[in-house]
Amino acid sequence: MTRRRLRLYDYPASCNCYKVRLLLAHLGCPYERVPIDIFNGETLTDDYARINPMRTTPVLETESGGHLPESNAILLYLAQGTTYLPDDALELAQVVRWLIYEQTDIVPMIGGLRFRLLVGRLRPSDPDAIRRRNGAAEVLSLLDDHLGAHDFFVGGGYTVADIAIYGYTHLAHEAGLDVQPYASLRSWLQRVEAQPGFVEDVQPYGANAAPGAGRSLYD
Ligand SMILES: N[C@@H](CCC(=O)N[C@@H](CS)C(=O)NCC(=O)O)C(=O)O
Repeated sequence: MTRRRLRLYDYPASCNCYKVRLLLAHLGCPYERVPIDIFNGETLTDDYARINPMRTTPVLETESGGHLPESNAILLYLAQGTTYLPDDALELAQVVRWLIYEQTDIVPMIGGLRFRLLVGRLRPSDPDAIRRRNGAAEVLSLLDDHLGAHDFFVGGGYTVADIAIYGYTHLAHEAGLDVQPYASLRSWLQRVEAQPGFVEDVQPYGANAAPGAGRSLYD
């Protein structure tokens, strides 16, 4: 079988995409980035639907030419056999448990709030912004409590659970959230940033992310 170079279909302002770039950087793994401007209708084409019928980024094109969507599925795939994914069955399940929480709670409350405020889809006083801000306070408090007793999310070492949670949590301030009260969380952010190969390359949203300015799943 011909082995191809990994290819990442990637929107540079998305922290779901950044999570994958961060793991690839830790692994020192070469790959080709295929920029997808999600607010320029680039996920709405028939070609993109063949790569990912859910029309989201990121998507990983694997060395055998298959396409894997979902950021956390990509993290699990790339981390297999590395120190970023535990072998122990219970620790592995704990990683999956945090990956699920990241998608169900962290992304909508912190990532979703940040995106909508930054691009003008919500004002801070809107009821949906208040709902998300209250949810984000619960999330930050839960994460901080866990990190009060643990250096990393699972098993004492840095895993893809940390990478996934770092993705949107490290930009909580851009959602108008104050992380100052969460000392354990702030120490953990520093521990993540000290890991070998760490990068932070999240780009700002383009002007076409504003409501009505572009074409995307959100419009
Ligand atoms: N659960 C998915 C969520 C992916 C997602 O919502 N990606 C956004 C960017 S953060 C996207 O590509 N949206 C496509 C569009 O709006 O056209 C994952 O983790 O990969």
